This record gives sequence, structure tokens and C-alpha cells, in this order.
Amino acid sequence: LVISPFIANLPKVELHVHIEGTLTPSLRWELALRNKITLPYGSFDELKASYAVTLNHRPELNGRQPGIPTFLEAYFAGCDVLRTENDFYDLAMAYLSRCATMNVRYAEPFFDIQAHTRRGVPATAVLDGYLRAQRDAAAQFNVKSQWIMCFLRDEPVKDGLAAYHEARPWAAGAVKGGKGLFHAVGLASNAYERPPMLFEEGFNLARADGLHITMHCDFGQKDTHAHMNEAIFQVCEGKGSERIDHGLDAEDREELWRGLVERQIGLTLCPHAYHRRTPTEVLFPKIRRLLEKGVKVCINSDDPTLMHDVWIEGNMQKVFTHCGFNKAEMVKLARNAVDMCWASDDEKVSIY
Ligand code: ES4
Ligand code: ZN
Repeated sequence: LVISPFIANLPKVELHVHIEGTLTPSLRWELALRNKITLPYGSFDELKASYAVTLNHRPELNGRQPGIPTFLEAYFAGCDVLRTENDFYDLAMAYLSRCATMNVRYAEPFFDIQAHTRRGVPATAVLDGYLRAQRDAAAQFNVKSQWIMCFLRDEPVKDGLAAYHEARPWAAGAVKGGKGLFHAVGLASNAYERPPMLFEEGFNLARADGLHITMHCDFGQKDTHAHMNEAIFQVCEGKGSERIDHGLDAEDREELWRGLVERQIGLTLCPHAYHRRTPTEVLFPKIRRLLEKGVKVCINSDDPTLMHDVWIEGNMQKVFTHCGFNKAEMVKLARNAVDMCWASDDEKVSIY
């Protein structure tokens, strides 16, 4: 995948990246040594090779191939080396410094605090590590970030609510004395039989605190249309969500894409994530049709180190190549991310 200078140089905003999905094999190896953790791989090369195997598993087989972890199993297994505040800081600084090299000027990364607290890691280590990186990256690389705390939707709702209460002093919005790390909540992990409205109370709490709301409705999953229907028309007292992560399935349901257009709900697409399991000639015309219908979308990376090391620029390159967009259309896509982001107007001027 060759990135053209035009794509490399485009000023970018990234709105769909899981910070734990940016953990490189080399940082994972380094943190395992630092924390005296034995990984189930005899060498760094073996660890690296394990990523290729995971990448090849096919989600449409319901993730089950003997001896090969599902995508989410690999994602959460990677988290095990993250133990101390410094580990979370290093992970976030690695991503944000890479942003600078990709001309990503601003990002809204997701974090899964429950993936760490359920392993016994203190919430403060996670939150203080990311907070310090947020500040240092802004100062050192001029890469600004506002973060999104995700509920793990396949864990009990009450655990997500408890995580929110614990994280709340690190929130922005209208939270008094909040430290300003995260300004939104999201919904991630396995969506199987876990519709968004299950988390209505969590979304309402966040909204009452002045935070933004988004949720995953991944492409081609069981019940995605029904989940999108809830996200658009129901979540938070009929106000609908403000963005939807993925949401590509709206293209083939008129009530859904019209609902998005009428409410100006944008979609954060991650083309390479779908391309791993969708033929080129199916996927890219579908993305094109969504734009033609007037749905606002932006292009993002999801979990780059677990997805062939394809970062936001690789995702933009794929759309440039396979959707047949011209440069003006690519600039429009990059601008959409600025429109869809939750920075203030003043901040938008400084990042773009
Ligand atoms: C994720 Cl690909 C995917 N799906 C759902 N939740 C996630 N968290 C990180 N990557
Ligand atoms: Zn995602």
C-alpha cells in the first residue's frame, strides 16, 4: 500500500482509533520486559508473526478458527502488558507522535478503561497516563487530542456505570473540576446481542455532564440495522446520537440514511477494517453511494497495528484509489472530520 504525497500531506483529523489498537509489537515486547511479563512467544519475531495470523481470521466465520484468536481476543490479550501509568503514557505518546508524522493535527482516541480495571489495574494509572500524554503531545508535537471513554458493551451495564463514575473526575464538559481528558463516551467491544439502548443510563449520565455521545454499529454484524435504528432514533430521549462509529450498513436502508442526513449524524468509517472481509468491488462503491446520498462521513483507522499496520493515511489512500475520488473530494472527506469533531470553533481554527 503506497501512500501518495497528496494523501500524506493532507492535514488530518482522526475520530475513530482505539488507543489499545495502536500498541505495536515492539512496544508490547518492551513493556513485557519492563513489567517482567512472560508472553506466550519465544522471540520478538514470533510475536510479530502472531499479528499476521490474527489478521487473517475471518469475522464472517463468527471469529472461530481452531487455535486462532478472534480479533477482540487478540486486542484484549495485547492489553495485558499495560500495567503502570508510564505504560499508558508511552502507548499514547507513541500514537500521538506518529500522528505528527502523518500530519494528523487532532485526534479523538477511544480508550477502554474496563479492559484494564477488570485486570486489577488502577483506573488512576490509565487516566493519569493518558492525561499526561494528552498534555505533553500538545506541547511537544502540537497534536491536540480529546478522548472518548468507551463502555465495554459485552460487560454488565452496571460495570460500565461504575467505570464512568470512577473516570468522571478526568472528564471535560460540564464536570466541575474535571481534568479535561475525555469529552465523550462511546460503546465498543462485542455487539452480539448488546444493542445500544442497554446503555441508555450511561449515555444519559454523560449527556447530563455535558459530554458527547457516540457508539459502534459495525458493518455487517448481526442486528446492525436494528442497532443503528436505536442509535439514530432512540438513544438519549429521542435526541439520537451525535456520531455513529462505522454505520456503513445505513446505505441499504432508506429510513436509516435519511435519519442520518436529517439529523446531521456523521459516520466514522474505517475502510480497511471492512476491506479485510469485503471484496473491493462491493465495499468501495457502497462507500461512494453513501456519500452520494448526502451522509457525512470521515475516514479513520480503527485498530491499525492489529489491521496490517494500515493507519489513517492508508485508509485514505484506499478510498482515493478504489472509490475513484478526485483530490477535491478527498479534501472534502478530510474537512468532514473537522466538521464532525468535537473541538471548539477556536480549537478548529488552530488545528486546521
Ligand atoms: C474494536 Cl474492531 C472492534 N470492534 C468492536 N470494538 C472494538 N474495540 C477495538 N476494536
Ligand atoms: Zn472501532
